Amino acid sequence: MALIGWSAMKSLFKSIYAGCRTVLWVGCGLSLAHASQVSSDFSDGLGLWEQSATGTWEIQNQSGNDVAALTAAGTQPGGVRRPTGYLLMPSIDWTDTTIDLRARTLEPESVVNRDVVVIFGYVDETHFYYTHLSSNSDDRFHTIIMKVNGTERETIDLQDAPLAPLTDTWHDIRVIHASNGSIRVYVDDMETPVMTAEDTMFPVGSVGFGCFDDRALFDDVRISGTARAK
Ligand SMILES: [Ca+2]
Ligand SMILES: [Ca+2]
Repeated sequence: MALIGWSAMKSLFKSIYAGCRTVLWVGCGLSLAHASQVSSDFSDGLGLWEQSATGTWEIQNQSGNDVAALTAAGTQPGGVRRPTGYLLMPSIDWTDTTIDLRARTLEPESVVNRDVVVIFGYVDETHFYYTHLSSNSDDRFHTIIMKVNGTERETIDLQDAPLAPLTDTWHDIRVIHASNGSIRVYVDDMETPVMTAEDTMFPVGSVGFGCFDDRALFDDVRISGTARAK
């Protein structure tokens, strides 16, 4: 396990506290990897979340509650097809991670392939996992867990066309990514996963969320696990 000095760890704490109204607690010792939690309710803006190259994000206040809104979909950058509009927290790598968030699509029901995505195990822009949660399910591109690996991508969920979970309402979404390669994706029902996968290629990485090619609202993002500053 990599180690960093206390000053670097304090710097990480300071930046996170300043950036996104965060609660972060430390296990013990001075090792870089700590049992941690980072929460974003977007009342202080986007904080440490950084925008992908395309897609337009803004903070919207809805009845007194600030949410992160992807108001214009992104465009494919070339190379392997991958999510185009997302927020990433590139300053922290996570291992044995649980990601919780709420999301609501801004697309009408007529957009059958409307989606939200959660990104994890993110190494760089062409090496990561994402789960695509849609109003469609086809076992290929919609309602899947995908591994993006350089010039290729591969559907890795073990389910055969799971029930498409995305409707017009807010959804509670949870992704649990264990360092042994176990991936579980929950939507609303936190007892039974919608999808699971087993893959060990990217056990450590950054976390993000957004849409493959649509628009949506997001709030109450909470990441817990073992954090390591990059
Ligand atoms: Ca909020
Ligand atoms: Ca879509």
